[in-house]
Amino acid sequence: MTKLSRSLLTSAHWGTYEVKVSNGRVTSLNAFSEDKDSSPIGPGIVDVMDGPSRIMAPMVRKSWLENGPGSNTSKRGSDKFVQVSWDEVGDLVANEISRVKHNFGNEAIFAGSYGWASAGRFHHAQSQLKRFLNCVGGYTSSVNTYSFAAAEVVVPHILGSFREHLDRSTSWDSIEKNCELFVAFGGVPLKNGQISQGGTGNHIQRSSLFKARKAGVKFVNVSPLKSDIDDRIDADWIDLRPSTDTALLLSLAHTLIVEELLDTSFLNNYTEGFDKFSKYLLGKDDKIPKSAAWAAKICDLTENKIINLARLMATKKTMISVSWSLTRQDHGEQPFWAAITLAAMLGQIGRPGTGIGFGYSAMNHIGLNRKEMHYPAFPQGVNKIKSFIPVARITDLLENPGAEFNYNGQKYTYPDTKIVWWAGGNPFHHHQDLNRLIKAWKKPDTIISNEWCWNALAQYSDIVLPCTTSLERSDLSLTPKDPYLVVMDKAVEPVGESKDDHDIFKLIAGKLGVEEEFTENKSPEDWQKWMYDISRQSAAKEGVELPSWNNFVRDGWFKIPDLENQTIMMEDFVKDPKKFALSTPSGKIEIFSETISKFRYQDCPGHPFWIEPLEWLGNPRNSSQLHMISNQPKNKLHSQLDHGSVSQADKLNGHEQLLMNPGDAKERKLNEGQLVRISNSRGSCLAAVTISNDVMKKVIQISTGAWMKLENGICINGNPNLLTPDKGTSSLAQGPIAHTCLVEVEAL
Ligand SMILES: Nc1nc2c(c(=O)[nH]1)N[C@H]1C(S)=C(S)[C@@H](COP(=O)(O)OP(=O)(O)OC[C@H]3O[C@@H](n4cnc5c(=O)[nH]c(N)nc54)[C@H](O)[C@@H]3O)O[C@H]1N2
Ligand SMILES: Nc1nc2c(c(=O)[nH]1)N[C@H]1C(S)=C(S)[C@@H](COP(=O)(O)OP(=O)(O)OC[C@H]3O[C@@H](n4cnc5c(=O)[nH]c(N)nc54)[C@H](O)[C@@H]3O)O[C@H]1N2
Ligand SMILES: [Mo]
Repeated sequence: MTKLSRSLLTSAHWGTYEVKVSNGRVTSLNAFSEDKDSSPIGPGIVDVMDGPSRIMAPMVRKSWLENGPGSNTSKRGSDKFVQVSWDEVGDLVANEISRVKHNFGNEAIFAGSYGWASAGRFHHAQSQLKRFLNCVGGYTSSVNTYSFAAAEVVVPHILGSFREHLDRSTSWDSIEKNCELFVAFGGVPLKNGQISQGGTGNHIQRSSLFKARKAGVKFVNVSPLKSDIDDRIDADWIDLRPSTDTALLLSLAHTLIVEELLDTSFLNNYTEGFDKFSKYLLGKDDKIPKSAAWAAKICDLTENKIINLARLMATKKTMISVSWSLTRQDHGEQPFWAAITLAAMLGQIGRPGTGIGFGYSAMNHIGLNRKEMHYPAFPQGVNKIKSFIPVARITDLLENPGAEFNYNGQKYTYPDTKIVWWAGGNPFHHHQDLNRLIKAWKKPDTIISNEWCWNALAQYSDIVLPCTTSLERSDLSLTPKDPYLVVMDKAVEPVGESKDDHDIFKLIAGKLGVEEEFTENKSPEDWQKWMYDISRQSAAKEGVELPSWNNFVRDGWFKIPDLENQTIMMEDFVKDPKKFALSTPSGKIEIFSETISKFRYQDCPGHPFWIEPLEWLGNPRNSSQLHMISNQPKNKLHSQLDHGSVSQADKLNGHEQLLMNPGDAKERKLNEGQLVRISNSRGSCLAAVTISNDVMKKVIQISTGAWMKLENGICINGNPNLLTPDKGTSSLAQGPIAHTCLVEVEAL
């Protein structure tokens, strides 16, 4: 390792840290000097890097090793593992790929491999896996994300693009200076702002929120959870029933029409199809006006509260923020469509500090006023295989080879899967209805995972390839979402026999005769320098001079200068709607989409529409059912580091916390800290009760992220995905709907 005159640095999705090492072991991760609000999540890795849950060597499930692919697949998760050498495991994997390729074709290899893996531009697990598989003929992939699949598919029909607008979210400084009323569906959860995909240098969500409040911005928190906005912001709380935001948004729009509070000139100049939508709102065809009185019943709010909010929005400079969680519910396309429409009716889109925002504080980069930079990724090559699934249809894929599915106006077919390969994601964390997944998981012949810790994914695999963590390899953190470029130092040697994902694929590529194609004879450092070089050239075009590679490594980080102007989403379009027409068929905001209407989907018609969710408090099977919100955990990222000290310290009596309203606890005679079973027809898990007025009546909250551990079919660690439903948002996006879920809670 090179001698450095500075501290060792590392970058994670939860921030940048200085690393202390003693006797070849990492002893602490400390706040990066530039980070004014460092996340406590980072140090959680220290004790588990080389702890008992670390995977120390390549492992193969005993039945698979003894009897070959497809053997005793129902023993996945309980079979013994046998340690093998890297050479041996390389042969096993290479032979299995050759067999499946030859007999079934590359379509039979599913490597969507969804997941967050680790920060670091080169050692990005999925990119490494996909590049490798593209060298041997390709794989079945997945499209969109668990984060906001519904928005990724529907918003391009409405605004021409989703990602472009998201990346140009109106900046917090613009909100601070210009906004009067900030209506936050799903709140502004600072717990989530700790994260930024690919790394972050300085956390700004907390200070930005407080600065806006100090400048006089009034906040309204529309959410089942009061704690979705910090108490000190003194927000008004609108505690609507979960999964009913669309009804509330429609009724706000209806109130604007009947009270003549619309900005008709904005609607005329910038939108398409308002007339069709207003017919629906006024109930011209179905005789149901989508009025405040109508929504009050659905959302369990008072009519007055809705009318007052609509009036306030129409008289103030208003920002509407819709959190990404609204897309992860049944018909999750609708809340975003309805919110964009409402913002258009208020006529404040494209103006400073107002309009529409997608999830402030969902991550640290939302509203961070940064210069747009363009950095290269590690090239994945070209996938010759065209078959894919919408990301959350993994169980359907395994269950129903040959079946047809709808997606965004087309019909496709699920291929027959023989190999599943996951590197850098954890389906036993992220997927819904895990009991159904576990059953479908028995069907493929071979399951391979690259992992560093013995979580459920590793335990449910046939072949476990132990990889390094980012502290055991050099890399660079380089993401257009953050102004900091950070050197990720190799702090310690790889633990046990673990290898970098790149080296794992290089080994197998060698066995399959494609090593040169995979590496292009470049070392990891060559690749990193190459990516940095291209970044330097592209930064120069933006007028930013990045330091030389040597100086970058010497200093450890570099910050792209802040933008001087505020960022305002869709500013250009509003200034000149002809020159900067949106990439929609009409060039305008499509309140009605002819394209979607022509798909003829019952579950996603041509304009924002209220459709009853699969399960909700408006129609429970019995009166004791509660709505379960399984939102993002504050003390970790998804399932990562759940076994570490930071996450473990947040458990109550060793169990995951379940937040419950005092009234619901009393009805069930439950006390603080009591162990309970959460259950429904799909599954059950254990948790410990925390009684709190932060959660509305009839709703419980349990974070995602606990490692799945089953005893007699119950997850004793408290993974809520044993209970959540596995169904697509609609035929349009087929996104996940984890937040739509009814359960029962009882003392154990
Ligand atoms: N109920 C419910 N479920 C949800 C959600 C919800 O709100 N509620 N949210 C959903 C959302 S938004 C998301 S994004 C998903 C997240 O789901 P995932 O991204 O799948 O979750 P992670 O726990 O981040 O999984 C990353 C995995 O990569 C591994 N890993 C880390 N570094 C490396 C590396 O260098 N190499 C390799 N090979 N592996 C590595 C980690 O050990 C971990 O197992 O969950 C979804 N699931
Ligand atoms: N600490 C931490 N931060 C994270 C993550 C993490 O795992 N840990 N994950 C990151 C990822 S991958 C993503 S995609 C983002 C996700 O960001 P979000 O989607 O915003 O995350 P959630 O925490 O699921 O939801 C935010 C809030 O929405 C509220 N909510 C749930 N259902 C409803 C509803 O029906 N209506 C309304 N109005 N509100 C509702 C919940 O109370 C919840 O606290 O977070 C990112 N940030
Ligand atoms: Mo996500």
